[in-house]
Amino acid sequence: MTRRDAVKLTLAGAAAARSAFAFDDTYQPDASNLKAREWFQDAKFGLFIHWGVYSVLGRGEWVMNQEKIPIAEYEKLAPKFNPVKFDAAEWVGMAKSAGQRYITITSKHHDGFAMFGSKQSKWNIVDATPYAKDVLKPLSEECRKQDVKLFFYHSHLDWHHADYFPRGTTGQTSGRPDSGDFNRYLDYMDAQLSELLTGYGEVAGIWFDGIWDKRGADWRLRRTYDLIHRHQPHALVGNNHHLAPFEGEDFQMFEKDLPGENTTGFSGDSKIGRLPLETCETINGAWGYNAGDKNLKSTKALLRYLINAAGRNANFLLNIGPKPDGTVQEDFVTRLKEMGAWLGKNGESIYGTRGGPITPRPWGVSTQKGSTVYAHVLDWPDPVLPIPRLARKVKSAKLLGSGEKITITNWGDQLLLDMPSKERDAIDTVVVLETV
Ligand code: FHN
Repeated sequence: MTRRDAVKLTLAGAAAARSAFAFDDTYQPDASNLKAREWFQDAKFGLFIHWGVYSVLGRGEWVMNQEKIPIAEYEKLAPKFNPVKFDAAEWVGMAKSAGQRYITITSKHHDGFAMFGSKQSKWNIVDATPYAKDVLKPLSEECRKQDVKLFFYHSHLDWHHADYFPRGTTGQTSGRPDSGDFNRYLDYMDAQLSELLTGYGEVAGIWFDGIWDKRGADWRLRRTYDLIHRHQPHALVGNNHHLAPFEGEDFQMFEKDLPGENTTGFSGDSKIGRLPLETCETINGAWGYNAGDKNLKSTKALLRYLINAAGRNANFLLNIGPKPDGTVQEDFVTRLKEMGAWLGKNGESIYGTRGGPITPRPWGVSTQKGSTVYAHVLDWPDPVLPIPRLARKVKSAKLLGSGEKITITNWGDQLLLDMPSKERDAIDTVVVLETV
């Protein structure tokens, strides 16, 4: 079964399980949390990092399940994981120069391996690898130094822990006993989260994934969310359950789809709610390091994803899967640098904006900040572009960058924008509309 099939298969089950979560309406985010939500929406662009012992094999983060590797065999990867070239300052610097304002890194993925010095189990980077050092510590320190916020991705699903029982649709071939205490597993997970929320300074949020694995289970979500908010009230909780948000969550996420789209089949039940939005995507097809996947998206395609997300009021979390030695493949680094260069020139139309008054169109999207509206023209087949007349009067229009004035003509309930063809940009022609 492929990862995608596993997720799809369980979506219906997860929806059915919704009632089992026993949600009430008592979650009151405090002022720091509401402020963090604003910061998050202003930040717009983050770096997703999928890193773990699976990178040793270089066949993605699902390799244990896909290749039916039993725990005893899989554990042999840990002694081979020695990321001596890992440099936290370099990683954070790379994110910064890409224009990314936060990092979301796997503290634990589905293989259960903790990338930090957890005291809850020896299955962690300090106790099980020759590297013997916590990578999240220096990363958190560097993030603070370089003013980048840090989120932890934490998998609910666990293919390694004996108490993850009854098992879900995945992790059937890991060779665990056919018994276990699921509540004890959840206690273990909460204890690991407490370690992350007390030992790494300010944590911007927790990014959950994996409850789609077990239909109808009581995941004690609200209890876990409350624990997080007790430790760090501002921390933003998001859960990649592919459903509408639950009580206690602070942002809503989408995977490989813009909000409102469902090309993956994951997002059919993800009705867009009122929380801040985020969508994540890979540079090639893999989350964890996949040496054989050379199917790279272009910088232009990735920038357009960012622009399309911003126009739909959503952040973009762009993934890299570092190598087992701690370096990041050159193809990825180049793209990140190029994105940063574009944002250096056009960032005012992205950062601090919200989805604009012109809903997504075949030609592009809009963003807005105060009385300024940015029309992001991605495909402009005609010298004249009709846009809907805005609720506020447009007093001027110019190109972002060159500042060249754009002539606007009123035409019925539309405004016609006229622009010389030589000024069009291959990635995004940004027209700045000042309104009164
Ligand atoms: O199974 C995971 C996958 O490995 C990866 O972490 C992505 C990131 O959004 N989420 C899951 C599937 O929905």
